[in-house]
Amino acid sequence: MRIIRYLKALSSAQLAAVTDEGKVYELPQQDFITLLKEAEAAGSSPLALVEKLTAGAQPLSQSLEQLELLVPIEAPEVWAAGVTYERSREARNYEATGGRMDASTFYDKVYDAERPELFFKSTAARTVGPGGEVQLRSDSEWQIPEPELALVLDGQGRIVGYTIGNDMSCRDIEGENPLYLPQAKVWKRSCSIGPAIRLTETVEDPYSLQITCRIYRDGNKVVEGSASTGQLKRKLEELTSYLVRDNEIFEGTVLMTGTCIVPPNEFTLADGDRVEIEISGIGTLVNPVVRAS
Ligand code: DO4
Ligand code: MG
Repeated sequence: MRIIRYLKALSSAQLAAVTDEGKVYELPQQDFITLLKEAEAAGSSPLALVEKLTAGAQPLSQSLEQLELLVPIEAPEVWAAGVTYERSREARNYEATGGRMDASTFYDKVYDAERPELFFKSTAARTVGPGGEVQLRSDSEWQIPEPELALVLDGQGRIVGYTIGNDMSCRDIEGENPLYLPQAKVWKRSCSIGPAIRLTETVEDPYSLQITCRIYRDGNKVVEGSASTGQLKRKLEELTSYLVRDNEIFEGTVLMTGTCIVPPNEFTLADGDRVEIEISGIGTLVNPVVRAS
């Protein structure tokens, strides 16, 4: 079962559930956060509540593909984990050493450390949804999308759903100095999530999800890469346990779990590119890329 938001007549956002058969059912709640709160108040899981609400209801006549999807959740905060895959460690070392790769770095240290790297990535206002434009920084010459499995959390930091995240990143800014990380990661429209939230109980094994990233330029596919969440160095609950530690977590917080796909080192995103990130069972997040205006 997946949860989406789409644009309905009169520019209003409509919450809906999508079954595995692709049937779409409108939900009465205003948004996913309200759904979480109502499930919590009723002492049920979000899935049990959705099943109760859709039992005997009529599905929409439109298919999922015919709907204009919106960001599935206006996440109050988006956090991200870093260097959780060997591929990310390798890419970060390349940036930090100017390609020399001859010395051990703090990226090696964090990959093996007990405490994971977690950083603040975005707010609802900086985050776009399916079809939304992600933006390039004007002061970076080396920018990439980071395709990541993203966790949707309730107010206690429990994983209530999975979505797709794009952690847009500037490799040159981070490579110049790790203290520049917030600038390499956070700017206007530097984060995308969607197209749907797959409810946790409907995912049999979150460590066997296939992630694929494709980048198109002038209609041609210029980058394609795939990986599995089975390559994740850490457990998902390990990441959430550090996020909630002595912290206040808001209902609907999103935690991205790190990238396992990095385009070739000579690649940088350009105005007009299109990024597609697909995760099995969740869907495909598509975003056009635009230069900062
Ligand atoms: O250490 C910097 C961030 C790395 C990151 O965002 C990732 O591994 O996905
Ligand atoms: Mg990342």
